[in-house]
Amino acid sequence: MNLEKRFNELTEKLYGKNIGGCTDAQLYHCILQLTKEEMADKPRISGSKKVYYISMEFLIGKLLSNNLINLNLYEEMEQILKKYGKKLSSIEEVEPEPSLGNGGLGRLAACFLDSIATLGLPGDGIGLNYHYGLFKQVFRNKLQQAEKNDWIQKDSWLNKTDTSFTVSFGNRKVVSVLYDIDVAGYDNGCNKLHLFDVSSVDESLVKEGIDFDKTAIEKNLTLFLYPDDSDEAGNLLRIYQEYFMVSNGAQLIVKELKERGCDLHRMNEYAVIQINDTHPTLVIPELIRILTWDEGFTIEDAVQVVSKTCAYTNHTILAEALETWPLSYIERVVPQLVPIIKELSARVAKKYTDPKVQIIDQDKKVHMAHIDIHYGFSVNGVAAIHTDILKETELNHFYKLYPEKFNNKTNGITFRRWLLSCNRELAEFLTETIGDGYKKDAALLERLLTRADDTAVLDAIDSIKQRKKAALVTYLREKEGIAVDPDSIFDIQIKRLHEYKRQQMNALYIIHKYLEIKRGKKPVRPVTFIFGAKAAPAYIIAQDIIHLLLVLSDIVNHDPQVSPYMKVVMVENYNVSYAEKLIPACDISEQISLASKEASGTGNMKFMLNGAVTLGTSDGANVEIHDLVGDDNIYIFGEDSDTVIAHYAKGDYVSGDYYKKSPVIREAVDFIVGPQALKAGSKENLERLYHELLNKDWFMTLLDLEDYIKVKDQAFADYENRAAWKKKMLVNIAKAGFFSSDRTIAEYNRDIWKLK
Ligand code: 26Q
Repeated sequence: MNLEKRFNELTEKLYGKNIGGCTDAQLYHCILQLTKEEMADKPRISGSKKVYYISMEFLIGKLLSNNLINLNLYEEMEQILKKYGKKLSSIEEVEPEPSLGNGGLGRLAACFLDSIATLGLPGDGIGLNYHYGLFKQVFRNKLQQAEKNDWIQKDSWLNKTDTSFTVSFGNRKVVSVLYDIDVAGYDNGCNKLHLFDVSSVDESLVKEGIDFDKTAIEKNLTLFLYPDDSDEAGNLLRIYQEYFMVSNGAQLIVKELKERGCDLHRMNEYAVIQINDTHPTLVIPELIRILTWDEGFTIEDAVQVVSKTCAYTNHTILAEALETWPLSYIERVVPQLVPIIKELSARVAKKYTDPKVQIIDQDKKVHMAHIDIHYGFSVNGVAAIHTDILKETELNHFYKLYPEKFNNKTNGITFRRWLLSCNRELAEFLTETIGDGYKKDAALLERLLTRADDTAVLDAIDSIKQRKKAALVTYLREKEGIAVDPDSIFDIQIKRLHEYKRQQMNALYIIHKYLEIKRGKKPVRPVTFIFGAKAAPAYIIAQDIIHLLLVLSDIVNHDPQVSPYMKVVMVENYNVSYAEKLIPACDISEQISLASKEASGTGNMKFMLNGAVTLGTSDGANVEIHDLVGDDNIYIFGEDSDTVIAHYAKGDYVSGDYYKKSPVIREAVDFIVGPQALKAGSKENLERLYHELLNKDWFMTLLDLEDYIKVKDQAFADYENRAAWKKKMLVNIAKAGFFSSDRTIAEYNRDIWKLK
């Protein structure tokens, strides 16, 4: 039956009205149902070997547009709605965003599921169904407050299944329920995202903000996307969550293998488990436990086959982010795994004496990454420079033991969401100009290069950018109550708040510019500095940086001498949906992490694809962007990773020296505790940040500040050479094909999964 007819029948049945008579919310629920039916009718992707992507986070974002695009129904739906005077874009606003991830790692998992299905590979995600996603951020008194963020409504993308497992925490047993979300490939069949939950979760546990009683496990296992690790109760709950996920995951995998009649002794021929950072590491001992306890394996056989089935991806080189758990915690949560972990550790100790590669260290702490590396067959980093640093520095001891396990898989993003959906205007223009082959084969975007000197093409790209900027201006006026000049340069930094990402360096630049304008040095063109960032609730300095940004926004935007030339916007509750509005409107993409610290970054790829020019350090995937676009189409500044690593090794970076040496740095840093800032903000927060920068500055903000100012000023100046800038935009779009997650997944499959 045709879609319009089905749609009208559904609106009549549910609301007694035709499409035209329904509200956007009613239409959303009908389209949700119709789309789910379409997905249920798609063939399930199958094959003799399947990948399980296991992750504590799947930052899927809203799904309506994406699913319609992948089902090739978007245009038809848009037309139907138009006939009745309705707009798909406003209906999309009704959808709650599932924020089931913190940032890059979670969003990557979501992009990967899209690409796995699009390439027609059999592969499911395994994760948790958090009732509240990453906290909702609100600003009060120029400080971040965290509020609960629910997303599950009566009708949602979740399909309840009758799959259920028992998970034992020592003597306590918890019974799971499994919800599935269909993952439709672009013009292909479906895979699934399996999200485990417990029916006993009690949402009423949440009182003020995001605080809750962390001791009643059955009631809160899947209540929240895991909270920060600042207190012991929080830590314990996180191990509970991790074990709950992996035990369910392992049971599901074994069940599916048995249903397919596979010989578990040859499990690795039928399944591969990709472990997304160390968070799901316990899947290794859990599988070994199941095979030995329930399936009659010898420990030797179980260890062998599990080691051939599991592969590990590392997403960080920050030492503090590498998970180590006191063995006593694991003993309290899952005592049944302790003998297995001890056995795995003993086998390592017998073979290797180096204390750096042990699983249980002298302080009785369990190093999760070490389990993955010894008992997995593949270890990959997420960008070329990141993998090199792992091999040469952070994991060098392991690289020497197992050089054959190490490989690089540079991250990617799904072009369905980050181009076709968020920037339809650009996607349509590309189709007119180079054909629609790029939708399936992103490398074909390079065809655009043949038009690099065609002014009609360059002007069209620029006018799309202008339209997206105008749309963002409208949105910011409504959402943030801020008037922004659409002709200003849009300079955007959106990512989690972390000192290594150096939002504080961007803030110091803004102070510098502000003071210059006050002294009469007016910029040729106004600039709008836009930020979006959530800080972990327990991360004090990150809260202080948010405070500084809000203080600057107040000072700058309300200063009549300055505000015609610059504006500072800190958007509230930055999330995937906000990113989809900001990225297409960006001129300059800020990727300014301290070299060696950002494993890859994926926002950098999204911006490039949408015609923004990167201002960045030689870090993460910026290095590969630089190699692809060449010196003329990117702005690189700051010390390189070798220099930074050498500073850490020698311990010779002293931020105070940079402060003393440079009057420019001094006046910017001093402004943080100057009378204007103290009048607009809180003394406690600002002074703490000031002292941090002056006396500690672990992520070397002041090291790169002067070069940052110089190169950023150059980028703003170059923007005035409009013809040259448009060409930079074009080259960035044309070279973005490499960063399609379809390419990344094809490489995972070629080198690691080998699915048939
Ligand atoms: C660990 C222990 C306790 C509590 C929380 C955590 C935790 C949670 C989330 C540790 C790390 C994360 C997320 C990490 C992350 O998003 N990493 C990013 O991964 C991206 C995808 O590979 C990269 O592009 C980014 O460079 C990297 O920072």
